[in-house]
Amino acid sequence: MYLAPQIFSMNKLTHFLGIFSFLALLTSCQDEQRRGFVEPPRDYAAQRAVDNDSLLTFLRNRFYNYEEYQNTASDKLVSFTIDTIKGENASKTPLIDQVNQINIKIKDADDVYHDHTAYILTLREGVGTSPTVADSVFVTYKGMLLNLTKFDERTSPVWFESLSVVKGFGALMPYIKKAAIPTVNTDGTYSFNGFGSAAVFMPSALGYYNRISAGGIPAYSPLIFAVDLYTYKTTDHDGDTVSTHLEDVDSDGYFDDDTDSDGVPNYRDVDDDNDKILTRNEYDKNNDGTPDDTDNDGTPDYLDND
Ligand SMILES: [Ca+2]
Ligand SMILES: [Ca+2]
Ligand SMILES: [Ca+2]
Ligand SMILES: [Ca+2]
Repeated sequence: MYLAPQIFSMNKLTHFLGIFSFLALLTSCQDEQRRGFVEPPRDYAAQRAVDNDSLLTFLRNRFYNYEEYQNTASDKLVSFTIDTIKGENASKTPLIDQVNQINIKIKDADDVYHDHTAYILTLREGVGTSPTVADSVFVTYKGMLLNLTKFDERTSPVWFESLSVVKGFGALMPYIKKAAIPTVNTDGTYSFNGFGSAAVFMPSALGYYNRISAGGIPAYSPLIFAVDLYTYKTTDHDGDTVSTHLEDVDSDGYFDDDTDSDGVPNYRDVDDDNDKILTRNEYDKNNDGTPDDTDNDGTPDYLDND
């Protein structure tokens, strides 16, 4: 892949390294109480069918500016746009032929899981590794509704904690590769080359579902995000040396696992099994890179209180 010498630049190392932006529009839960609700929430299975029909109809009848992506140097940001297949655009390739389907578990109020389908579109491959759903990501993005109303956009990179944004946004992250290691320019700014870009078309259950977003997004809106990924940081929210993405013990995509049932989820709990030995002191004592299991019972020491 051609790696152009410059993308765009940012001032200051501190900007690059760690000022997190938490845009109110994207936050998924902490503002719930301040926002409007539509009561009662619709049945997940019924809404899933409605949303998936809307998404499939959309993907069959729309195309994106793939020619612009093909014809633009890989260091230049392209604004993701979508249009209808008709008239002079009648021969464009429909999105449905370019997306990949992924299934994400959604847990309802009764802790019953429902698989919801999202559609992923790779816009640019990217050259680096991919973050997990739990990492902090440095991105530019555009958010749209299926009527193509743009409800949010950032063209200068911002940091997001994937766990604090809507589920479908985080779910996209493992499908995007980050840029090459940034280069420092003579003026002290940074350039990212070879960044990956991808879009997700998600049902409302992976977005705001019955909540009415502060950004004016109606309840039960399927969402579209196109995201460009520059870099990311693996998170360890409780500093216990276990990366947050590994603290989803049952791998269900929810970080509410609470091994010792003390009300503090593992990813926020410095002693996951409440045996009074800090996780950081029993996770990997022999430093072989895997969790220790002294009594060989299949449960690693840090989750095993005997
Ligand atoms: Ca941790
Ligand atoms: Ca879990
Ligand atoms: Ca706990
Ligand atoms: Ca412990």
